[in-house]
Amino acid sequence: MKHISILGASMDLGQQRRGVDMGPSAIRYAGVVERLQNLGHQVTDLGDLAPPLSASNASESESLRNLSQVVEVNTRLAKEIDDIIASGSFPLTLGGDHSIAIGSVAGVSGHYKNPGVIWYDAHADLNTSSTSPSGNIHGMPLAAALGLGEEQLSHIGGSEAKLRPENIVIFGARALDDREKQLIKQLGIKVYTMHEIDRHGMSAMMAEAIAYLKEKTDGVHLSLDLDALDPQHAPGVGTPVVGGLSYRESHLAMEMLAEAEIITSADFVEVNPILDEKNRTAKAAVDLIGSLFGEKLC
Ligand code: NNH
Ligand code: MN
Ligand code: MN
Ligand code: MN
Repeated sequence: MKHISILGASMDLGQQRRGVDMGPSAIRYAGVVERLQNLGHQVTDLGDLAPPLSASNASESESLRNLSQVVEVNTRLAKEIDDIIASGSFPLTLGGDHSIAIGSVAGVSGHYKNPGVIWYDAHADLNTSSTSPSGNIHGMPLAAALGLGEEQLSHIGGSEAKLRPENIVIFGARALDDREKQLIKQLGIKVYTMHEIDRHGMSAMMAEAIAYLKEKTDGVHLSLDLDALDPQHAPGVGTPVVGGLSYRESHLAMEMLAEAEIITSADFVEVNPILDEKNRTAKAAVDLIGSLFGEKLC
């Protein structure tokens, strides 16, 4: 039994399709609290962080869209996550676009000597303002956690880097920008692209990722972007990419993580109910959360 604190981060300013700020509501509506309680966990729903005021006006920077709002929300989120862990509870953050992982990773990192992360995503989110093709900050959170790019982002929760490159595993990647590929090579970040997963299977690749992180880290944050799943299984995301992980593969991944008992915090992000079909993506998120917290089929 765990004590789990759910926190909604209703942010949609890290990218340009409105509606992903309603992700936390959609995931609650799909029954996340009840699901976890039925597994025997003690759950506190802390509600949503107060959202940012509004999108920037025309003077905003096109290489860092809505920077001030993203910084402001993530600064508050980092503090909340820090407090949740200090109270002995497991922080489960519901997004919101993936820019909120800047705050959640920052809030987690001070609690471990060697924090690690599984970045379950079609993308690597390793851009900075100088490499980003879009200026969308949801494509930058992993770079910020490494201490790269704009300091207003990378210094949230402290000026030190929040993650070491060798403690990062990217899982499900299939849409990497050229500069992200370069950075991955340069820093030696471990990446399981769809190629490796197709070739060797989820079971073998996740087992390898778990063993890798187990040896290096003393706490692992799971940052799960629903666009890691194939759009057939998770249509309600802002940047769908075909050729993704299936619903079953993702379940197996979560079940293996539950069994390995390595995950110490998590976020589930990028659920956009406006783009969804009958809340399927939020339901998939809740199903995966169930598996991550120990649900068994029999
Ligand atoms: N790499 C692109 C960018 O930086 C797309 C990022 N989109 C995401 N990331 N959904 O997970 O703009
Ligand atoms: Mn992402
Ligand atoms: Mn993504
Ligand atoms: Mn710095």
